[in-house]
Amino acid sequence: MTMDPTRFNREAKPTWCPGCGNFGIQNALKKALNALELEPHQVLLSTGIGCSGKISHWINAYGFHGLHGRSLPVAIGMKLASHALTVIAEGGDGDGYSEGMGHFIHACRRNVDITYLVHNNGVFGLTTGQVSPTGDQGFVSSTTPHGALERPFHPLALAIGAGTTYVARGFSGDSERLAGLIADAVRHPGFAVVDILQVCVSFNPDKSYKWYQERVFDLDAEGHDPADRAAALAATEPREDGRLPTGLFYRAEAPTLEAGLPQLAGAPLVDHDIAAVDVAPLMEGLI
Ligand SMILES: Cc1ncc(C[n+]2csc(CCOP(=O)(O)OP(=O)(O)O)c2C)c(N)n1
Repeated sequence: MTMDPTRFNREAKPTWCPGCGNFGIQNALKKALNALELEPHQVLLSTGIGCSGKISHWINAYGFHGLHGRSLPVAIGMKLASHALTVIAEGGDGDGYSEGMGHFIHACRRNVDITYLVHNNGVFGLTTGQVSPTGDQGFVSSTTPHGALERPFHPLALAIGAGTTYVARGFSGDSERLAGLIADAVRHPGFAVVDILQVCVSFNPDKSYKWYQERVFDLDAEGHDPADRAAALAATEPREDGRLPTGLFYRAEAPTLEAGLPQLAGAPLVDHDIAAVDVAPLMEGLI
């Protein structure tokens, strides 16, 4: 059966700035969902607040655009309630690595079978340009007029350290390669993080498409072994020549959280018949 490759399109047009890296990420996500032969009703997006989080408005699938920094706990709840669905959490670096940081670390160690896509542009875009936790030291923004004093952290080093079983990085300017990484991440049975180097033409314009194109390369080209955890952590270290590795950093096998929940062994929770469940004894025990 040939599937219609436009089935994830919506009529509404994105309001992102012309040239925004989110367009490349949106294309990559649609390509990945198409390659996975999923139908819109099988996909659920949980997105955070920010320009990036609006992606759930413009992809034809189930979507929930919730509170700032909370895309992950919502996505985990969705997956546990209806684990037959493909659940993807998505948002910006401000949403996930600033406001949502606590949720991020716990999602890394929990290993629920969801995918997390972070549109990492080093800046809070929607609120018109405040430095984020991945913004460079010295970055001049509306909150750091004399240059950011704090050093950025590397989200992928943190993800590997906290127990994530699939860790990759893509680039918004290479949607073909990014689509491959996203599809691979969705196929991975466990928590999969894809940090995406995203161009923000309006509030981080120095890091243009050209700037990234001169620096990004694929770890594959260096013969990197994603099963080697120490090598994966080493690959997250900043390079003296300023080059930026992309591709698959780390992949490991580990039981998902769902596998340890006997309640999910049969039908998804949403399909359980609860009409005959008597909660009275439980309520009495609590009073
Ligand atoms: C609880 C809360 N705090 C702050 C805000 C204001 N706010 C909206 S979006 C945003 C940051 C968005 O940055 P990022 O996640 O990097 O997304 P981008 O817009 O760059 O895609 C902030 C701080 C909010 N909406 N809610």
